[in-house]
Amino acid sequence: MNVSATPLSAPLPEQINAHLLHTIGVAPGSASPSDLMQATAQVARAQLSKRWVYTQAKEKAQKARRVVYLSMEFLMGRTLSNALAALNLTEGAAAGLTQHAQRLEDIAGHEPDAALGNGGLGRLAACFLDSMATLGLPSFGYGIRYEYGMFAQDIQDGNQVEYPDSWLKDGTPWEFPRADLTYTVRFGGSVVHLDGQVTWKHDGEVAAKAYDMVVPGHGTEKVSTLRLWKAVAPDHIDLGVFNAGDYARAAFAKNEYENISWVLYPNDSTPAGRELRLKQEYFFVAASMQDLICRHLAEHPSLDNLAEHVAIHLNDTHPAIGVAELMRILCDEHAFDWDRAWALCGKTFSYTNHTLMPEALETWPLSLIQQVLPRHMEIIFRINKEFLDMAARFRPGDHDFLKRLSLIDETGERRVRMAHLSVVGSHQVNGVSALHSELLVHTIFADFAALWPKRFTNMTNGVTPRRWLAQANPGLATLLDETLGKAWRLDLDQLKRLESCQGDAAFAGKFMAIKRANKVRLADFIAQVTGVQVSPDSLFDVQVKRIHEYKRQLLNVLHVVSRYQAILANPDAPWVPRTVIFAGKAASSYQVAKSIIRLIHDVGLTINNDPRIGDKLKLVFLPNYGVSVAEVIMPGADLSEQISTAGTEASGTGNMKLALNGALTIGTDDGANIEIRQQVGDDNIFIFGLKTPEVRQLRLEGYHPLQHYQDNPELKAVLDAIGDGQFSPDDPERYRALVNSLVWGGDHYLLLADYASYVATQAKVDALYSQPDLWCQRAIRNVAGMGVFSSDRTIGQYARDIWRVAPIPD
Ligand code: 26Q
Repeated sequence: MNVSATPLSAPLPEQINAHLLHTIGVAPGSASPSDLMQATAQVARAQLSKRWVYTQAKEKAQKARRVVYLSMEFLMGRTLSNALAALNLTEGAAAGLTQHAQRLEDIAGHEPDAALGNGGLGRLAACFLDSMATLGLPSFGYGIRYEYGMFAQDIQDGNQVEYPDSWLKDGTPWEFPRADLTYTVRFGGSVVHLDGQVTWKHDGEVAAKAYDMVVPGHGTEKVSTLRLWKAVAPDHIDLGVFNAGDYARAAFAKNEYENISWVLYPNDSTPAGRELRLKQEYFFVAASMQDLICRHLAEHPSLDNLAEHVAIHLNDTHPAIGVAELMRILCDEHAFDWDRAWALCGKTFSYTNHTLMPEALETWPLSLIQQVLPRHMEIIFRINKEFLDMAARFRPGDHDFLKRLSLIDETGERRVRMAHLSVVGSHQVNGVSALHSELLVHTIFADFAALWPKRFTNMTNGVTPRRWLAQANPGLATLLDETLGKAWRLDLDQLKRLESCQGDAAFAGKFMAIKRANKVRLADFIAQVTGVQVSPDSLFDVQVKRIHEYKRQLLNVLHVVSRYQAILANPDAPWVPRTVIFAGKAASSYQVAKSIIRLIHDVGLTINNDPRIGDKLKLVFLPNYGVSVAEVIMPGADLSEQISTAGTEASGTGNMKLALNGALTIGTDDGANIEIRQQVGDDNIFIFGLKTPEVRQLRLEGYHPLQHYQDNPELKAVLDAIGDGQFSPDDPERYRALVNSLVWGGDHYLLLADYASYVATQAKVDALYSQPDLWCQRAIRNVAGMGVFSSDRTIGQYARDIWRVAPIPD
């Protein structure tokens, strides 16, 4: 028997065994868990392949209008369980693996995460692909096939240590290399203008090779494609040197090219203004544009109707150079005149902004763009000139207005503002929550909104219920199936019907038992990776996200220390036992964030080993936060910490995943927390702290953190304990600077201003948790309100209002 003789309809156990024998090359009887993972993946892969061919044929036959989603990041996580579920193969695969005395979930655990992203933005892209496939939208995601994804985080003596993420070291069963799809991407050199003809005399080039990942839809045969580009030295590279026998130099030159897709930049907000990053951005954009144009010209005679057949979306400004690239292709290669090309461009692109923080906005030195992409620099100048001429007619004589709008920042070293290029080049620009979108048009894009009020809109983020509920929380999923039927997977608004279950004691009992089981699983995981024993009967208080000052993990720590001191001062009070759980990575060069990680460990060591405290308080940090770790944490959380300074977190999506799994939120009036509050009701969420206008007002008036330190003895005791080295006796000065930056250094994110309100609200959390029935009702109410946070809703809105794409009929 060989694989091809094993039909896709053969029983799963038989298919798995056939792949063990013929694809993996082991005797079924002696297969390791990793072999079994590979073989099971191969079974799914064969089906995915079939679906991909079917979907492409359909889309081609119908000349469908398509979405192209350009993103530097796709945080996909593991694929096996999701693929099996989408293909309806879960039960069969589980049965197949039973024959090898293995459980599917253990086998699935042998797959490494595809961590081709930093955090929220990258995971959003992955949820969006899931929804695009599920809604049957003709869609392509384009990105980079990084050899190394987000670094793996280890903790040594409380410090973050980074290791390379070699996710491809054993190969991946999920990619389809497309050897025939290779494009050349050029860099550098100069531009020659002769008789109206423009020639880019480049001085370097690299080949982009396509690798596809097939993204299955749920409840449909349709799939979406994630096409990732790998940089490869062009065939003719340095042959001269090679022929002269200098093999080492030829190899070096080869590396120079191939390093473009080598590694993901691990910064999630402060842009790393490196030449290699700019090359990465242009590399994947240029390859993707060539590919989409090639596909367009295979179906249509010219590019005249490109805008009718493709909607190109920019996931943040990272692919913004695409605007200039499309202009270059149209004008220089397809003889479009400028105005016609510009009109087409504007109809084709749309752009999502993910941050308001000025330091996180991407800009590039003119000199660097000039050097790496000389033709694009000219095009950007021309775009800017035409744009500013128009703006000057709109507000004659207002030079400040023009300066603020310009694509070029002229203060200091001249830089290109990629957000401005994105806004000018797109027909729609959206924020990612109602508040964020509102702030966009009143802050960083206010001048653009004056020009083009209708260009700006909101698309509140969402998450896929398949991964974040059905897969991550099988216990709750089963209860929902029994209570609501199975339709919630594709229609999350069904969760609303849970409202009528709130008073149902039998339902509540099952709901609580499921949460308890998930907490036991999480407690086991905590013990396994940290060695700390925590009680599943304690309140699991969870803050999991990238470590950032604006997200205020430090405020959470201040609360933990204040609680520690209060327990010591009053050991016999009826304390509600709590386990505070942190996880998240710090950008490798972000010293303050690393110091916060260390502080969490130091405080944890002290508290967890203080015999006077016991189960009343525990503090743990789970290393290497990523998609798979999140899948264990989300279902086991009671309390979700979403405590960013109001006006700083664009949306958040962890907030949605946690509430969907029955956690209550303690949070500020920020990002999507506001919309979560609207969905669950004020009584079912703990909102505290200054609101966005109050933050602005306070900063305007002059904020004096020292005042809070002096006026609040409890806060003073907390800051003194940390600053004086109570948690770092081996190095008492370790946290002096961190504490001083709050008390004396301006406390930019207003931790001290929100401290009292935060601690008071935490007391309300305790009070509610000590009434388990009430808590449970509110947790159920949270799940019931999460329907709108399905990424299916989000993608439905993008498709209708921005992309104007529709599913093709089966
Ligand atoms: C830019 C230039 C150079 C190097 C790196 C970067 C870079 C990389 C990643 C800049 C930003 C990011 C990621 C940003 C991000 O994840 N933002 C989050 O997006 C989520 C999805 O919309 C929101 O929910 C979060 O609020 C937002 O912080």
